[in-house]
Amino acid sequence: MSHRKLDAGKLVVASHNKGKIREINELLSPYGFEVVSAAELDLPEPEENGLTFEANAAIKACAAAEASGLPSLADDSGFCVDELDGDPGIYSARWAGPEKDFSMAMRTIEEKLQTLASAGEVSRRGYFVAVLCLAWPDGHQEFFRGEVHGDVVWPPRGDLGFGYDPMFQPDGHDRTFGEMSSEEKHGMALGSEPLSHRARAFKLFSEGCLEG
Ligand code: ITT
Repeated sequence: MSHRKLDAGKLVVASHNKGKIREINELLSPYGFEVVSAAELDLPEPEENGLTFEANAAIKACAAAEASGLPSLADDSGFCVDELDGDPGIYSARWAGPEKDFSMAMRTIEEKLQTLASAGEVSRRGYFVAVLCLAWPDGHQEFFRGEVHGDVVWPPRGDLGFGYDPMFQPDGHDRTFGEMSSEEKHGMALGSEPLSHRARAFKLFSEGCLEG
């Protein structure tokens, strides 16, 4: 599939989430864009009323591209727990409430798993999803999706990262995302494969829109 290439210049990161903006800036750093976030531009946060990660990523990217007149990259992401039918999923930010209390959100997940466990065996499998949408002011959009699967751990471990990182241990690792530096979480050391959902989506984005 051919993708529209993104020319060097200004790029808006259509997010107000500090942890995400930091990670996207790190992933973009080799490419020499002049990156500015929607938060820095003081752009309004659109209502994320889509029913999929793709729909919400498009809402954010298109709103920023329209308001700024610049190509804009949005990330809609979330933590999905198998035994909770994929919740919190697209509602991951909402489960933390207006105070953005992720200790509470992680506890809510654990309590639901404990309740199910009292009635029988439960799976503690889960995964992160990130969908990147790159939108241009003329309305053109490109989408890239990344996932990383692993175990939902309790108690949470580590205070690096953000959001649900302390309760997720990716397959093949004995530390949670909360215990990993962002370099480890991206898995982008020289020659290695990307690890996090965001780094996996980003690899597809860079192959599709940035290289060649
Ligand atoms: P923007 O929409 O402004 O980007 P947001 O926090 O509202 O910020 P989302 O709607 O995509 O973003 O919500 C995703 C939530 O899922 C986010 O708030 C995190 O708590 C969680 N999440 C996403 N990626 C994560 C990661 O890499 N590590 C931990 N938690 C993550």
